[in-house]
Amino acid sequence: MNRQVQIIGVPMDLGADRRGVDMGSSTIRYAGLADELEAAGVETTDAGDLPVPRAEERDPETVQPNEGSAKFLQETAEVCTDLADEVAETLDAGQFPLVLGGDHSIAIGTVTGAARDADIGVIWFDAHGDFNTPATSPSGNVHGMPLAALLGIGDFADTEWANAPNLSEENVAIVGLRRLDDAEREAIRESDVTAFTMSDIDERGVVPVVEDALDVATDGTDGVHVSLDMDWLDPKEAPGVGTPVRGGVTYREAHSALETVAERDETEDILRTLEVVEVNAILDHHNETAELATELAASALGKRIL
Ligand code: EXY
Ligand code: MN
Ligand code: MN
Ligand code: MN
Repeated sequence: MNRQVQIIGVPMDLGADRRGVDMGSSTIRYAGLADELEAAGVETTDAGDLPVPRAEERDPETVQPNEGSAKFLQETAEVCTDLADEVAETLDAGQFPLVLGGDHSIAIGTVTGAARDADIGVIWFDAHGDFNTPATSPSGNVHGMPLAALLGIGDFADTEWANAPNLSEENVAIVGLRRLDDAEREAIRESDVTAFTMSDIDERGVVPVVEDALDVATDGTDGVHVSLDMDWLDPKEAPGVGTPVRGGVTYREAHSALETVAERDETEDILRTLEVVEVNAILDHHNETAELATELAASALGKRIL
């Protein structure tokens, strides 16, 4: 596939408690993303990093009354609105947005931009559900809320910057779940989102599960957004993440999953946007999580051994 990829960095850490995830986009580039993609036959350009305010510039306790327990919600809205514009402009220019986080709150911007002029489906590779709202969040961290935000759940129903147009719960699949807060579990059960846990992957294998997730995300849509949270992998494979959970997918399962996406894309041209988030440079070992993020992006975009 002749795809022109535009890399967009978002050095965002306002949605997470752990500093270090703001360096994720730099470390993924440093790990050789552009060379890895060129070697896979994918042309790239780099839009650089979007501006993100520093956490130190504002006291996290000074939230607005209507922000519930979400920290930095106003700043997150501003960054995500910029990112949505950048993603939409990239698509309009005929390029493919590859967004590098940053924490997972940035998905609100990527997906609202991707959904501006198209009906989309979403595959969310993550240990977590990211289905909290300001009212249910135990931490106040927006990186635990982006999927609920995009679906307009709870307090997010009236937020134009977050509630994605042209995205239905029926077209969202979470893959690799293994850690949920009680309220998130309830909200996911009540929703029409399809959730595949690690037990599903254990029982059925990762490829059939990802095939099912692709069926969900492509059903009646114009394209698919893939959101890859690096804590989806087992912490042994991806130690550089802020919220590790044991029992994640292996190195080979992760590659198989993204190769399955690429195979479907090769025949049906389904992939619209891709993002890789939650790489934490301070917690990483010799940049290995960033290197893995680079490899997995290449697998998703069609890298072949033979
Ligand atoms: N569910 C927890 C919370 O809302 O605080 C933890 C969320 C971690 C989210 C990570 C990035 O996927
Ligand atoms: Mn996440
Ligand atoms: Mn996660
Ligand atoms: Mn909506």
